[in-house]
Amino acid sequence: MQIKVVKNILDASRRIAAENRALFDQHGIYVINLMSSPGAGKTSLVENTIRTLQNDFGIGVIEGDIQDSYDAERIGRLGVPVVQINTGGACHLDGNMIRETFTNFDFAAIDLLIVENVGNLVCPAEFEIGENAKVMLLSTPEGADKPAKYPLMFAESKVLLINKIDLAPYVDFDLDKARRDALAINPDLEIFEISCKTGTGLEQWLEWLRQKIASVKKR
Ligand SMILES: Nc1nc2c(ncn2[C@@H]2O[C@H](COP(=O)(O)OP(=O)(O)OP(=O)(O)O)[C@@H](O)[C@H]2O)c(=O)[nH]1
Ligand SMILES: [Mg+2]
Ligand SMILES: [Zn+2]
Repeated sequence: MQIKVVKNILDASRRIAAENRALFDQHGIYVINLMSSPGAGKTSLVENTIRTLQNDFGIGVIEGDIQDSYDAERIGRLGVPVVQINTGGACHLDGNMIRETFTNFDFAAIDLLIVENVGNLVCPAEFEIGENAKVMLLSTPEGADKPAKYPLMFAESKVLLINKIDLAPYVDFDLDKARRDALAINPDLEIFEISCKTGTGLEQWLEWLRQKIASVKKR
């Protein structure tokens, strides 16, 4: 009996994610689900991405945090529509939370929706929210052993951004090991080395994103 209940919840969660996805497709919106440990640089990446792309595309942002609205305030200063979800303890976002933000957006004006997940290297990877791609950041101070120790995030993502590359020499980050282990888990992973502080590598990431937005964009 208990097993059946759990299965129903998972089915409902998948169904809602599929409904979200259908709505995004209908509006020609490319959706990324951005995941990382706390403090790896998600909001910094969102800020950089908005600054460069906001003249060319309509961008919306959903910020997921257990508590508070610091990140949404940072994004709001850039003048794009943003909604803060406070999960009230839950350590990941799910499709239902995403759906509840929809009344706040004018989907006709949005080409790219960025969802910043709760900082957590484990369970955000287990949940679909209706995204086109999961994108994850690994920052160099976290260590090059993270792909091997937290494989699901790397398995589920289309893109791995190795952030804080400016700090790599100071924290003895073994770039070759991180790349090798990540690709062993997911050979299709696109890997970009970036710094949200110096701007290194961001052009390649933004070019990848421009192409993806164009591939779904409404005419
Ligand atoms: N040196 C350096 N610092 C960075 C870089 N990217 C982000 N930071 C700093 O790292 C800290 C955390 O960055 P955030 O962008 O807030 O990280 P986050 O992943 O959004 O954090 P949570 O939302 O709390 O999980 C800030 O002090 C940033 O200035 C980088 O490439 N290099
Ligand atoms: Mg953040
Ligand atoms: Zn969780």
